[in-house]
Amino acid sequence: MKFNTKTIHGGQKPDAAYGAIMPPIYQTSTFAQSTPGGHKGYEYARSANPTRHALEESFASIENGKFGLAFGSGLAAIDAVLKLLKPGDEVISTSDLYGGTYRLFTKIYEDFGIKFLFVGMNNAERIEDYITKNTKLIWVETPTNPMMNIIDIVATAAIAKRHNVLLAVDNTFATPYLQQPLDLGADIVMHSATKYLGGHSDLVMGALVVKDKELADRLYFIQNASGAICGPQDAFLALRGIKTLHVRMQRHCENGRAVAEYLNEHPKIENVYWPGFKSHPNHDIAKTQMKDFGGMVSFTTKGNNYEASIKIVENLKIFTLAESLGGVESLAGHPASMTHASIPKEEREKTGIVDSLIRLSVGIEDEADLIADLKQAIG
Ligand code: P1T
Repeated sequence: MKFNTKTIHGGQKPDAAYGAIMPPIYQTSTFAQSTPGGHKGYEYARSANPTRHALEESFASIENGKFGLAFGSGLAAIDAVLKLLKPGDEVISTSDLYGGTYRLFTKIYEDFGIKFLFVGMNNAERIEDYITKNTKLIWVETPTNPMMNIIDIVATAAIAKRHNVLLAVDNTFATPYLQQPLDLGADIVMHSATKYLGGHSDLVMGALVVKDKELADRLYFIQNASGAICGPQDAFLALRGIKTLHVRMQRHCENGRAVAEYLNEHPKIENVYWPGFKSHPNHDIAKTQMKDFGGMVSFTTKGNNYEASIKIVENLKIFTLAESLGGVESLAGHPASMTHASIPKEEREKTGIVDSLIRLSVGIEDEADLIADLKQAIG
């Protein structure tokens, strides 16, 4: 089955009871048993729920994995991966990543004795310099949030394999429409399904997908034991969202390109971060591992002018100033004060998250309206 077909049919079959084409929302906490252990595959909804199961099969299918797991948020999914580790273990992570992930690593798991190294991964070969006998996990976001750095998944996977270390890729920005990390050698693919997979800014959810049965069993054990599952209503909404992922992503990419090119020519704009530019440091890798360049674009104003940037986000009318990304509607964010405020200023600025940085999640509205909105807002 090819990707566009998988978004609609992958892992899905009509409901056994009445043939409903969409999985019913099984809004129940428990399932009747005829005798202890005598049930139809479901006993308690934390452990498994048919609506969530249908979604987990869809996640596995679109990421070319074998096993999918759905969580109550992206961070809950990351939390489950970190629970594979033990005190004394080390994690090598990208230095530029979602602020909430950084906060989970440094404010929760460091206290449990896990060590995190934040490393610029533009040259993947450098990752090897940081591997020790305690390294158990490499955590990669590509494209990174919000600087749009691209990390070579194939090269990173080769290093991980050589040292028997797990490689997890946060595929939230790219989605499996653009990039399928498991096919490139990653062990775990993670999503904030809140974003493009859901696609309509109406749910908060996380996903993990793996190929290996033993790893899936360990993650399933953690999911059930820790309990950070999503509810059946949200599972239904995510399933509905995924059915149009390919058409939405195609338009996100077209509009993202138009916005990036417009900003790049604008005299009041300094830097534009988008992997589709030939001048992007890892444009060639992006071209190899991604089908297109996505709908996320970040930029700074001339002279790193904080006040000018704040005016722009206040002036925007079609782009809404809000956290999050990946919905059909265009959003603008100010990472330094919003999504990445939990990263100390010195750390943030080392990776380029300066005070004038604006991040756009370019939606699927008419391109001309989006450009006109930016034009009036920038002035
Ligand atoms: O918000 P949640 O569903 O828990 O997902 C966390 C997360 C993980 N990984 C990436 C790359 C993310 O972007 C996020 C959430 N990000 C935002 C809310 C944001 O506006 O960047």
